[in-house]
Amino acid sequence: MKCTKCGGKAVISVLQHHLGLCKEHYLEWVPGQVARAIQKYRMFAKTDRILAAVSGGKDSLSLWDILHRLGYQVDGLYICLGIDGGVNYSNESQRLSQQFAAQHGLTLHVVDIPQVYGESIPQIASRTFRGRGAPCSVCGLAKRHEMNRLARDLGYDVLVTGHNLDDEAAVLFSNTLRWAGGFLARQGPVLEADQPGLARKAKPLCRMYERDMTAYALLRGIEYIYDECPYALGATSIYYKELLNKLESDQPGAKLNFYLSFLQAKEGGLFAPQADPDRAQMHPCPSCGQSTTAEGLCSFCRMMGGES
Ligand code: Q46
Ligand code: ZN
Ligand code: ZN
Repeated sequence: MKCTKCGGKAVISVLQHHLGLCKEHYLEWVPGQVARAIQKYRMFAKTDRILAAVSGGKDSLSLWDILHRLGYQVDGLYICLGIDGGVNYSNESQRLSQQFAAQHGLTLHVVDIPQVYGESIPQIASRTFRGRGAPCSVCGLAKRHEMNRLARDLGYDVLVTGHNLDDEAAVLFSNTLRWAGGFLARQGPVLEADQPGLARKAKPLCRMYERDMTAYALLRGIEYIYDECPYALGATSIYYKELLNKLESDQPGAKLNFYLSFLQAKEGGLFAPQADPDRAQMHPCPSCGQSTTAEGLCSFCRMMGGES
């Protein structure tokens, strides 16, 4: 196969766009696609200060790399969860994030949950009702809280995460199976900071297939953590991703269509913000100031106060 741009030897075929690309043009094409998404969804401008949440994985490190290459002012945020697993997952992912920052002369903020709060995520999970089973709901809550806290306290204009199309399509599939109106109303490439204490959030990779991001990281020589978090095994989102991959292999482009048609339907008025009654009742948490729908303290502050 030949590169569609230069006629040289293609190293990758981008099925959903009917493209074959050589290494050089592939490494130009990916940032080009991301730049188009940033513009289309008005995510941020060159004058904005951006905080990228990085986990040491291929998506978040590639996102940081791409935004830096596109000329944005972007610092990183690594949240140490204190998760062990076979390779000491947290240590290794932190090491790779720090290595990436050092190699590119970029600033990385590190929040160490066990140091700041005295407990790791698995420890918090084991003493709370919320964490029974896998600690993922405790982990998700803590990560969201800390990302908002850091973005707000350090004065960033927008927080970006490395969620790719496969992640977004799996969440959309899950929300659609339950017709979860509030979640569908909030899902999208940008979440505005429309409540006190909450940072503006954007997902610049939301239209990029996971396999395309893996290829980008490998071709760019980005060293990332291959192992999944040990708690990811058996997660429902992985099952949904497998179902969508099956659909994609029969109908290339189906995943992208699913997500983009949803965004179009939303723009056309389906899943209007009124579909999210929870949001109307939000108020600032008296302890941390972040907006919450819970009565009194937010779920994170309640969890850290020992209530279940
Ligand atoms: S890091 Fe945390 Fe994930 Fe591990 S404990 Fe679950 S949520 S699986 S993205
Ligand atoms: Zn080429
Ligand atoms: Zn709080």
